[in-house]
Amino acid sequence: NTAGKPIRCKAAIARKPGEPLVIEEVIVAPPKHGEVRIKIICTSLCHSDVTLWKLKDPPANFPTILGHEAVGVVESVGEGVHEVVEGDTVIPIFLPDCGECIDCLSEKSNLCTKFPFKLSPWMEREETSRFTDANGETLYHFLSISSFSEYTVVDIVHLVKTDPTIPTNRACLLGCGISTGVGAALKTAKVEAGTTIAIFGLGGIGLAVAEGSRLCGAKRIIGVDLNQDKCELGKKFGVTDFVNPGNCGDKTVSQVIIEMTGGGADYCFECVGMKSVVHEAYSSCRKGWGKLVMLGYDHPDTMLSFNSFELLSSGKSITGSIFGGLKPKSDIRILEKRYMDKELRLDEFVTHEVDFKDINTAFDLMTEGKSLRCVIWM
Ligand code: CXF
Ligand code: ZN
Repeated sequence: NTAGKPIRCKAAIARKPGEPLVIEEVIVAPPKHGEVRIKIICTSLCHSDVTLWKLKDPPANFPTILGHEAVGVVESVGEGVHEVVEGDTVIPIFLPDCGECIDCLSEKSNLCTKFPFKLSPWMEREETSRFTDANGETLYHFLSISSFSEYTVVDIVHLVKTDPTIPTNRACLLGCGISTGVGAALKTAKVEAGTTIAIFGLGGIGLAVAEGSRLCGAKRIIGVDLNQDKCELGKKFGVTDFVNPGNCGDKTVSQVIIEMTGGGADYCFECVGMKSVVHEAYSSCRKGWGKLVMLGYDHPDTMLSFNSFELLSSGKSITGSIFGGLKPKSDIRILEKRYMDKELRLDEFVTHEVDFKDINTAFDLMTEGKSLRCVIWM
């Protein structure tokens, strides 16, 4: 029995920005009040892992243990934890859900007030780490999860119990990107049947938006990507039309979309995290009611600017969507059920699977645009 004792295990450490991860022995301290130590079964790579791994300045912190899409099994619980017990299968979620604050109790919000979402390199309740390396050096946490380790410690507000019968290499996808894309269509935009959607960036999130829009009965789903291979790939996810910004001649993407749709799309989703793409997506929205949903994670210093009169007189709206507007503790199980009922597709997103020792391959595949989701087996 390991409860109450430090655990020595292997973790993939990101020592310096952009440098390959190194698998080393780490010591994982026991969980404190409100915390849970879990054994990771498998984890998948999300683009935010790559973005923050490449970043030289805060919010990135090194050395750190990245990873935040995973499935694990509870090894032990800290004081005050009653929601899960040893042996439970769980999905960690980067977005806190305390279940008792005004936001967590509201159907309208997924932004916990008691534990506001922040890009912190520490545990949720105190600025400390549960990880040290073999030399006793402190390692930073990442997005409150750090799943690229055989064991990790996660606050209970970041854990969701999962149906143990769902294959773990599918359930892990629900931890971030795929849920975010599907949720953005279902909950943030509330896409209606018969509408036209434009998705900017057909990576895992963008294609998950397509999947969510398909579930909502969208009639036309326009995919926009510079990578021509995404045209064929998009079709498998219900993308009906494809626009490659490199093939638009002297027209902008928004001009092309406005022509194709006779005025613009009902819903536009930005899934890249680039200022210029945000503006094109905004311009592609139908005047009067078009809605832009922002999902891409840009450099934290980026500012956007919109002409005041243009925005005022457009009738359009712009909204951000974190975790697709989903409430972790209640909405994950709804997606799980829809997967088990063969409505929501997850299998198609898993393009690659690798052993933990080959974790850097997952980074290469993602950087080269070759993978949607690469599952990493511990
Ligand atoms: C993202 C959400 C936006 C901020 C960075 C982290 N979450 C997960 O990928
Ligand atoms: Zn993510």
